[in-house]
Amino acid sequence: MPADALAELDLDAARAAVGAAGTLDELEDLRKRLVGKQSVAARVKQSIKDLPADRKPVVGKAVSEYTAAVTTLLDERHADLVPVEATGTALDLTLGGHGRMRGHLHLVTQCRRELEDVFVSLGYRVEEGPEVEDDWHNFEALNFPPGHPARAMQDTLYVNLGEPEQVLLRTHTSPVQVRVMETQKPPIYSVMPGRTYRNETLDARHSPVFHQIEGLAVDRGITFGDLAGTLEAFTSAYFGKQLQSRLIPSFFPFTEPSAEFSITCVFCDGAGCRVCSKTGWIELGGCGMVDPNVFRKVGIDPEEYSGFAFGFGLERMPMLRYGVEPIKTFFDNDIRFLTQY
Ligand code: 2NL
Repeated sequence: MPADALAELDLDAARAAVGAAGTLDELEDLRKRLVGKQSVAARVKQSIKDLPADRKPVVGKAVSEYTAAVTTLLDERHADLVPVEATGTALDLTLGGHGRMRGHLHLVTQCRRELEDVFVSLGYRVEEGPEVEDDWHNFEALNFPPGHPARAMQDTLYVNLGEPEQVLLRTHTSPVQVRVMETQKPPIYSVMPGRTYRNETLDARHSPVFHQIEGLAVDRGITFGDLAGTLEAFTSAYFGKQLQSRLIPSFFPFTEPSAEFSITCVFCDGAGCRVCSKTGWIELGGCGMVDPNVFRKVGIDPEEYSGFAFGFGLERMPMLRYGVEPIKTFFDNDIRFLTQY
């Protein structure tokens, strides 16, 4: 066998021939010619036993590689030709076709789930409650006095059911905390995310439907320091970097003392920029120590237990993380916005 016998195994020529085969019959003829018993490949293989010892492995390897490659080409062409023979025409897949976009969770839902994961990792439970509430759970148990402005029609959406102004769409997620305290014994470590409603017209900065997440910790010896540490822990986990919290005295009927809480600006790390109005701080929500009056209303002894609570608007978190503005954007359902997240 001459040394250049390998030159007869021309893979490029085989590829061209396979590509040119237009029917399954032509292809089977070609299979015989290229890799069948009478083929060049078979002849080269036959000759190996007569070769000098040092040529045997080289030629053996070349033939088996060639045979494998040609067989793959033949099999692929076979798969192409089967539908052509079945239908009489090749399927033209280059035109038309309507791709279907894959759906995904709304940005607010993604944020809610991420925050739930953060709190679960801190040992909290996730609790839910009804969106249609009664006056007692939404206001009375939370220490709102009878004439409080939040109870007025211009702020609260009342449901036309039962006694006037007794059934309403919850204005915050706090009634879920009331229900948890009514039915569970301390220690309680829970977060309550969900939809809330206010009597407001949709505009750039207001929405009649929005989302809140509130947290509640009730145990022996809970302090204001635990509150500050918890706020820092979950905001740092959500924004992915170490943040500081700042608490400024404020007032809520259900906490005493009460505070507004801010975090170091996530854009400038506290240096001062346009987003934080050069203050270095971004206000997130309110918090405080649960008022003893609230504990008494739900049957928890304020002499034995103390607790902290906090609440903030859920939309605010992705607004800060992604620079989404205004809040209306979340509820327009513009597909160009939704598909970005
Ligand atoms: C805010 C302020 C807050 C709470 C929510 C709470 C609930 C119970 C008792 C005591 Cl049952 N407090 N929740 C406390 C302080 C502030 O939310 O600005 N939310 C958007």
